[in-house]
Amino acid sequence: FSTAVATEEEPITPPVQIDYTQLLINGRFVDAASGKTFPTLDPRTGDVIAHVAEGEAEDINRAVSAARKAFDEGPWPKMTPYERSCILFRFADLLEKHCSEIAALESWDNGKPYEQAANVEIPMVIRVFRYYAGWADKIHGLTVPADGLHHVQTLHEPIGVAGQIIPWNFPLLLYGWKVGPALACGNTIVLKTAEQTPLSALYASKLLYEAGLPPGVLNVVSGFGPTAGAALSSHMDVDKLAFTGSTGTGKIVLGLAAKSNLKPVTLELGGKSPFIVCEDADVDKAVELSHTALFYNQGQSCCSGSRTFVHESIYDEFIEKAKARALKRVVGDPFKKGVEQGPQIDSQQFNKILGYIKSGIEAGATLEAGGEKFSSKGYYIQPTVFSNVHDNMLIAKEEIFGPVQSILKFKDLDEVIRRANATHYGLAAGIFTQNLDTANTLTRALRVGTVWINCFFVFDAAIPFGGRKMSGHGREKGIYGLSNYMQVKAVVTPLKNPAW
Ligand code: TXE
Repeated sequence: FSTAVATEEEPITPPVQIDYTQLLINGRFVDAASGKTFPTLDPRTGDVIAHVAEGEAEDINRAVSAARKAFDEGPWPKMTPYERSCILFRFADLLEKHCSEIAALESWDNGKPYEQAANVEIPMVIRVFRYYAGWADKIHGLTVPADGLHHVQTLHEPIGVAGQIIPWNFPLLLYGWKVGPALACGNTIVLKTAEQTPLSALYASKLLYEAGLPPGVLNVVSGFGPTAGAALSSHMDVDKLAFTGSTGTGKIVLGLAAKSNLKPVTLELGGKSPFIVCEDADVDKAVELSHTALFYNQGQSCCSGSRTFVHESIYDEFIEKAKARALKRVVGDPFKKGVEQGPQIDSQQFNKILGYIKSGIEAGATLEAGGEKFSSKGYYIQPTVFSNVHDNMLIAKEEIFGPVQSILKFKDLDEVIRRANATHYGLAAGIFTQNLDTANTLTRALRVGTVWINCFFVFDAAIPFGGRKMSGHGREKGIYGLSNYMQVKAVVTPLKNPAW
C-alpha cells in the first residue's frame, strides 16, 4: 500500500547541544527537590536524549512561591507597560537569533521535521511574542456612563500567578500562546511542560531572562501530569490556570481547580474537526489541503481535519487523488531535507494509532494507503488513508492523533451539517466550495471555534483560537487571549456636582 521505502539509516546528529535540563525557578536553574531526573527520548529511536530534573509537588510549591513574590513585591506588575513591552520585544529578537538551535531541540525532542519547526513554527512563536509585546502598553479600561451621580471607570489589572500546562505536540508554539499574553498583562507564571518535550521551553526561557525578565516572573517545571501538573492545578496560591491537552485530563484539571480555590480555567482540548468538500470545490486544491489538514505534524494537531467529508459526485476522484498524495508523502528522519513526516511522539501514541488503524480495518473501512509502521526502529507510521468510513466507526468518532485520514461520503448540505455537528468536540472546520451561499450556510451552522473557508491551518497571532463543547473553554491568541489574564475592577467615585 505504500511506495515509501523504510529508512534504516543511522539517525542524523542534531545540530545543537543540550545546555539546560534543570528546573527554572526564580530565574535560576536548579535541581528538583528530590534530586530525581527522568529521561526525555528521541522518537526516531526511543534512545535517551537527556536526563531532565523531575519536578514534583515540592518543586511546584517553590515555583509558585517565587512567582507569588515576583507578583506581590514586583517589580513586574508595577513596571511601566512600556518596559514590559520592551523586554518582550527583546525576547522575540533573541528567539529569532537562536531560531535554528531552538528548532533543532524541538525537532529532536518531538520528532517533527526540522524545516517545519525552523520555517513555520518558531517564526510563529516570534510573531506571537511581538504581537503581545505590542499589546502590553495598549491595555486600558473604560470610562462608563452610569447613573449620572458617579464617575465610573474600569481598571484592567493582571490576575496574579498563572499556572500553565502544555502538551508535547507544539511545545514552543503553545508556550508562546500562553506565556505571551500572560506576561503582556503583567502576570507571573509557573509553566509545566509536557514530560515528552521539556527541552525547547527551558532554552527559550533562558533567553527571556537574558532579555531582562526579573527573577521569578516565569518559572518552568519539567515533570509528569499526576504529580507536578496536579499540584499546580490544585495549588491554593495559583490564581488562574490555562491548560492544553486531552479532554480527559482537561476534566481532571478543571475538577482540581474547582476543589481548591476556584481559580478560573481556560481549556484547549481535543477535536474531531470536519473538513467538508462540496461538489463545486476545486478538487485538486481540496485534496492537497485535506492532506495537510490531517498529516501536518504527523497528524498530531488538536484541530486537524480528521473527518474528511466529500460530496458523492466527486468522491471517487477525491479518493484516488488523496491516496496518490499520501503515497507520495516523504517520511523519514526529521533532520533530513525535504522530509514531510517524522516519527510519532512516543510508543504509547504509536501503539494507540496502530490500534485505531486495526479497528478501522476490522470495522470494514477500505484501506487505500499505508496501514502499518514505517521503520523497524522509532515510532514512524505510514501515511494511511481510509475510504468508506462511516460515522459509527471508532476512526470517525475518536481523536486518533496520527497520520490516518478518514474519508466519508455525503449527499446534501443538511445531512453533512448534522453529521459534522454530531460529535462532542467543536474545535474547527474546513469548508471547500466556490458558492458563497453554501459557505455562509455551513459557517453559521457548524458548532466550532474556527472555520477555514477554502483554506486550512491559517494561524496568526491576531486570530483567536479555541473550542466549543468538549474541545474547551476560552480563546487564546488575538485580543481575546488577553482577557484570560486580566481582572476587571470597577471604580466608582461620587460626583460633587453631577450637573457638570
Ligand atoms: O495528553 P494529556 P497525552 C490528546 C491526543 C492524545 C491524547 C493523550 O488525542 O492522543 O490527548 O495525550 C499534563 N493533572 N491530545 O496523554 O495527558 C501532561 O503532563 C495535571 C490533544 O499526552 O492531556 C501534559 O503536560 N496535568 C492535545 C499535559 O497534561 C496533567 C495535545 C497534556 O497531557 C495530568 C496533546 C493531571 N492529572 C494530546 N495528567 C491538544 N489539545 O492539542 C497529565 N497532565
